[in-house]
Amino acid sequence: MLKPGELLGLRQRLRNIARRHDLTTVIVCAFDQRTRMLPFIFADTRMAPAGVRAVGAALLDSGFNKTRIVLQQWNRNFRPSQMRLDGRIPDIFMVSSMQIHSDECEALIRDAGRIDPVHRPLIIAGGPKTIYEPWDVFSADPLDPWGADVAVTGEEYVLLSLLEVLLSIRAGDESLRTTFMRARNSGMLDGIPGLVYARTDREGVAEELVDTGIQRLLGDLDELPHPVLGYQLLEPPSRKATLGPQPLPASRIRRYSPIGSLVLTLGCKFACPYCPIPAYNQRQYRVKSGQRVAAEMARLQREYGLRHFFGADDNFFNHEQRTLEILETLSRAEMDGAPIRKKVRWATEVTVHDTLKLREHLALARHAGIRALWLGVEDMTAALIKKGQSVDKTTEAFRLLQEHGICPMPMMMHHDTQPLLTRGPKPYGLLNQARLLRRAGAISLQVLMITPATGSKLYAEAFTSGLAYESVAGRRVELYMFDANYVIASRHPQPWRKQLNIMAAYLYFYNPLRFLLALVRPKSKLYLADALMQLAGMWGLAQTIRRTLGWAVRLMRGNIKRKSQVPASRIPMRSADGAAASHALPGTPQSGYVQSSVKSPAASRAD
Ligand code: B12
Ligand code: SF4
Repeated sequence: MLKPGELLGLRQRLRNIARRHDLTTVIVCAFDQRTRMLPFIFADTRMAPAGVRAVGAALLDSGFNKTRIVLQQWNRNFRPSQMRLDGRIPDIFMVSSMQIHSDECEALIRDAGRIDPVHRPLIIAGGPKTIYEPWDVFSADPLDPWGADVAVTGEEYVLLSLLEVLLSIRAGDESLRTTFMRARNSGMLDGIPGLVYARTDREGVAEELVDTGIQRLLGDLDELPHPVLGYQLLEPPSRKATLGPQPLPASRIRRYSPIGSLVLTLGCKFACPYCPIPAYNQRQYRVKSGQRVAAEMARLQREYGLRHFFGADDNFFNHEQRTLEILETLSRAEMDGAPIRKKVRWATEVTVHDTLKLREHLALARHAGIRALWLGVEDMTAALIKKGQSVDKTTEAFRLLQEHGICPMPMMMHHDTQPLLTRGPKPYGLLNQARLLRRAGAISLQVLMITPATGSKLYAEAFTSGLAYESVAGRRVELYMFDANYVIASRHPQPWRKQLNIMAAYLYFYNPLRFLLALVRPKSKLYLADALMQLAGMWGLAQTIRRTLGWAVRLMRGNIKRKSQVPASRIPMRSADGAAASHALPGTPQSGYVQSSVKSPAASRAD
């Protein structure tokens, strides 16, 4: 972990340096439109993502105010090769990507690479994909070299440390990419854990990747820059390839991003083997104080009129004492003379286990402004994974939430051994469980097929054991299909059934009849929430069917080829001191060791 105050100190030091460097930066959130379907059909575009906003906020707070955030969700024609900010090609170009948006991430980096080398910005990749698979932003094909200059496998602190090192040696108004290459070649980056950079030949072909290790995590999330900053940098939605003259004005932020995602806590005490969250957080649980959360919500409400928030929590109820601290503070907090809960509503993710543990405090949760909670129900009968859930416990948690005016939103996982419908006392079937959840008060439903998630314990084995598909009926499995809406890893003899089961469960849940019922006998105490979720669900289902029905047909045709190798880096990797690279997956070739002689300022300070 970072020492308390380390991030604050770094931000302050950068503010002093920033004045001498007139840097311009563009950060893009990669988004593949093919992923638009259930379960998150509107949340994906109507909530400006917190990751790119956090990176932008860190830069702005450190004194780099010529920064713009582009969301591919809103600007699908944006081309980095044509971007100009403050009348010039930016000094830094960054891309943030989830695993499923990797194709767009690559296209953006390739396009930025078309800028002539003299003016080419320093290209930095980061985000949920890069954190686990940094090698994928470097081409492994010598005949087709493209790539980022550096991948950040961490959070704000890593990026700001990199900038501090670069600006400490930048000569005059030398291009930042040139500075980067000097720093890289002299080993100055090796003391910043959380980077992966390529050593290239004269033609720019990556010969090896150097991994500087696992990032150190920020423990006290109150040290983060204020989220209000990131919103000031958003590029207005447009069909243009270029950037507009001004960012989105404050008065229009709520129109395009009515839900504000906020980091409140990070981490989860469970260790589900299919989930990357425990490893990402290095088994730590990190929180903001209640006071800080209240101040953030109040300021975002005041400045942008935001009334609805979504916590970027992995499990908000994870730690009773810390959860209660936030809830109690929010329930007492006031804004313009009125309780803050009258001005804002929010939702987040929790587990069934912890909801029951906090049953005495659900009234407080409602009082603190919570109106909906997403719960990982997975398979209610625990046939897939046991994390303390059961049919009785789940229905009880749902009933309690509903009684307290909080909408319970189930997230289910379908798997090979789960049938569509079963008879008998135990509700094993997918439809049986969807029915139970609806009766228990669910107004939305998420059904995903269990799929290998990068960074999880089961990831490598899913490939080496032949569970994951390479292609089906001649069509290759692409990265955008790893969103768990497609059956791409299964041992079921008729996997098309799994694909159709998911559609059937959604159709059972979202349909015109249920919409009419929701109007007259709503499940939620919130006015029209049930009916509106039905409308959104039906629209999302139409997209899900449109996108996945063809895949179901291919699955029926058969000819399934399976993967046998882990999708590891094909470029040799090593750590800065020559040992195995921290981020390498099994099967990664290891490169030889070249001793770096110069230490970075960060490393010297650590000494
Ligand atoms: C909120 C959320 C959503 C919201 C997103 C709404 C929105 N537009 O913001 C909704 C509900 C729509 C959603 C949907 C999905 N999600 Co989601 N989601 C989350 C969640 C819980 C929080 C995201 C967040 O805001 N985090 C807070 C920010 C600050 O963190 P961050 O994005 O990681 O950014 C930090 C670092 O990564 C880094 N960073 C980020 N970008 C960059 C760029 C550069 C250049 C640098 C240097 C650093 C950097 O710095 C940031 C600050 O610390 C995360 C889990 C988590 N706790 O992060 C999952 C998560 C992002 N989701 C995930 C998944 C799989 C999905 C879905 C595919 C699920 C599904 N099957 O439908 C869909 C995809 C929908 C789509 N079409 O894109 C995965 C992604 C896995 C991966 N490796 O790519 C995550 C990580 C959860 C997990 N399983 O681990 N999700
Ligand atoms: S409870 Fe949820 S967040 Fe926690 S490890 Fe399991 S799947 Fe991941």
